[in-house]
Amino acid sequence: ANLARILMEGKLGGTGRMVILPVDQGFEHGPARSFAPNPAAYDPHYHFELAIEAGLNAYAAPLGMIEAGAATFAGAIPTILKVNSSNSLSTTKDQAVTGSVADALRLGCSAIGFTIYPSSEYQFEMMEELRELAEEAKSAGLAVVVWSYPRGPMLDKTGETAFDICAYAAHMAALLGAHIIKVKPPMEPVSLDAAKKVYADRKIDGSNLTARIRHVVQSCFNGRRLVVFSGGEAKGAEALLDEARAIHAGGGNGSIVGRNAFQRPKDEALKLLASMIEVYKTKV
Ligand code: FBP
Repeated sequence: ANLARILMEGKLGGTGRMVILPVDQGFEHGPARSFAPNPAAYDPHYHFELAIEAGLNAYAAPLGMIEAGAATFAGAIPTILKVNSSNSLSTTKDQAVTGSVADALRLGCSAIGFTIYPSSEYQFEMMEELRELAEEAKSAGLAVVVWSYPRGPMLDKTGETAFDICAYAAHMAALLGAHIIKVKPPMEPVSLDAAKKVYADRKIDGSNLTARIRHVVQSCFNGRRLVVFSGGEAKGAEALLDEARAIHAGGGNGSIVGRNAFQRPKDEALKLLASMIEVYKTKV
C-alpha cells in the first residue's frame, strides 16, 4: 500500500512513472554548497512546498528535514525517510545510520531510503545494515528505496558511472530487496576488465543513454523492480529533459532530482519539473 501511495501520488500518479525530490545534500555536500544558490532552500518547509506544488510522487530527506515539516505537511505528499548518510568531512566511503524504521512510522513516511556504496571498503557492512533495516521496514509495511552508488578504491570517477558498474550496482540493490532502485545515469564505456569481453561478445549496446538505461532496467529483474535515475549537479534545463527522455524511452521509471530542482528559483524549478512530468506522460 505504501509503494502504491508513491506510485499513485501527484501528476504522474497511476502511470508507473515517477519524479521524486531528494534533499539529503545538506549531509552529503554541506549546507552552503547545497542551499546558497537558492537561499530559500535552507528552510525545510521549502522542499515540502516545492514537491507538493510541483505534483511530485514523493519527497525524500533525512530525519531532521522530515521532522521539521511532518506536522505542517502531514498527509500532503508521501515521504521517504533517508536512514543513512555520508558527509564531505569524512575521507572514508562509509555511511552512518541516522534514522530508524520507528522514526519513519512515527513521521508517517511511506518508505525508508538507504544508500549503499558498492566497491567501498565498507560495502558489506552497509549491505548488512540494509538487510536489517529493510526486513524491519517491510514487516511494518514500508517500502524500501535503495540509492546504489558505486565508489571506492578500485573505481575512478569514470568507473563510478560506467554502465556495466551501474547495472551491477542496480542489480545488487534488487538482490537486496529494494522496491525502488536509484542510480546515477549510466555512462560509457564498460569499465570492469572482467566484464569487457562479455559486453563485447554479447554486443550489449551502450552506444547511447537510452540503450544504457535499458540495460540497467534489464539488470533490475527485467523491469520487475522500479528504477529511477538521479539528476546530479546543476545543469541546463534542456540537458536534464534530454536525460528524462532517454530514461523514459529506455524503460526507466523516472527521475529523482534534487539540486537541479531546489537550486533554481522556485518558479523556474516548477517550470522544469512540469516539463519533466510531461516527458514521462508521453507515450513511448
Ligand atoms: P541530485 O539530483 O542533487 O544529484 O540528488 C540525488 C542524490 O542521490 C542525492 O540524494 C545525494 O545527496 C546526491 O545525489 C549525492 O550526489 P554525489 O554522489 O554526486 O555526491
